[in-house]
Amino acid sequence: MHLRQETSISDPSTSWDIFCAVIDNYGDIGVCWRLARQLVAEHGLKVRLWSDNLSSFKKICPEIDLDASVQFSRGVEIRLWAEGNLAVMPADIVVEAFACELPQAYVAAMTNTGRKHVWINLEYLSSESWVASHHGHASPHPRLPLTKYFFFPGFAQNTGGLIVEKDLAARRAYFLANSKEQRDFWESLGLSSTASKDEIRISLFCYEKAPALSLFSAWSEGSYPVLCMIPEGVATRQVSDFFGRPCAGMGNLYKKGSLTVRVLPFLEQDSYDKLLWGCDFNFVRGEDSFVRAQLAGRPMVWQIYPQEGGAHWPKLEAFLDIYCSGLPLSSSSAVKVFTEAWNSGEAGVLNWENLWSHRAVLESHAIEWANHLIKKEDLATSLVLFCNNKLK
Ligand code: TRH
Repeated sequence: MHLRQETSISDPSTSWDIFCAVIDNYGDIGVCWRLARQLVAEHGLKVRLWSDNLSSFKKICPEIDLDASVQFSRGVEIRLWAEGNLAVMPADIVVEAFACELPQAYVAAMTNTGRKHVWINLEYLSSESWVASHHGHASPHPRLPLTKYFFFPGFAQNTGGLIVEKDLAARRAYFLANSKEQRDFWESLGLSSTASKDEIRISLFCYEKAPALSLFSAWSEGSYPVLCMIPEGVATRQVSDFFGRPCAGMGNLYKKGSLTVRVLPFLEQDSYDKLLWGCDFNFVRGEDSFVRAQLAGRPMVWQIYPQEGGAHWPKLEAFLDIYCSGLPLSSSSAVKVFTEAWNSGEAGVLNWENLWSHRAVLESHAIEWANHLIKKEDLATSLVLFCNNKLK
């Protein structure tokens, strides 16, 4: 197991505000919540997380109280970002996640504290090569004496890195080495603790247009049992169409041929990690589950968040190039062809059996890739170092 060096780079008296506007789905709050927790747990910082949508937040953190405008969880002060709640002293470090635009009054207040503030725009993750040259760029405010810095997560050395908790590798190794932990986890989902002979377990988290029907066909006709676990509300149309009855929500079980589909509740973030660790293969999407699946060290396929005019394709290709560079040509081509078909919706090209014939290679590659990512400086650490330098 790789143990990462402890750092003592933080001044615990430094305060942080993280602003998160939920556009849709769970990735925005998923990333912000993970970062906020890590800043508290590993850097001992005082963090307020502002969310404009507590319902989305509650999906990944069930203890959220929908009626509380101020609450604490895991040492993070969680505030409802709403008109009337913003009369506060701005923090030393202010993170606006994904260009969510800080409230005007809050920005004005930053100029009146008599203190220095560091204003960060935390961008979306991309593997594209231009990211390194934009990371850390300053954008002076057109009127006020404030500067905003662009902080880019990324895979390359001179980017902001990825969110990776220091104890992640140890927690994953403990889970995988401990059959009781695994048994308890599967049983908590109402599933048998051990896979049946030859069974493969797959988690499926995808967007509406994913050609899941063709996967279901391949799995149901396959020569080995497949248990596919899908979070409630995901791929409901495809499940209903394939099994010929409505997808009625969590707990439901569907069977056809070799395929069993189980609808799971949305899991709390740490339990979702366990699902990714415990499955033989993971389908993930967006930004945060995409990173967690890589860190899980399991073979995976990514569905990128689709953007207007196909702007997501270069991002997808840039990732495939770095992820596949260590694979033999035939395995690399299998991953690329499958991922492209999964993202374009071209069911005819989606060849599960071809992809799965590379299982052994994909499994060892996934472990190497996870270990490679875990060794790098993580996003929270590089963000703290960056902000400390600007605060000086
Ligand atoms: O929900 P997403 O599609 O979020 C997307 C992306 O972030 C995208 O880049 C952004 O533009 C868009 O939102 C607005 O997928 P993502 O990023 O994987 O986020 C899902 C979060 O939910 C992540 O933190 C993992 C978490 N999760 C759980 O905690 N439990 C679960 O059971 C599942 C399925 C997910």
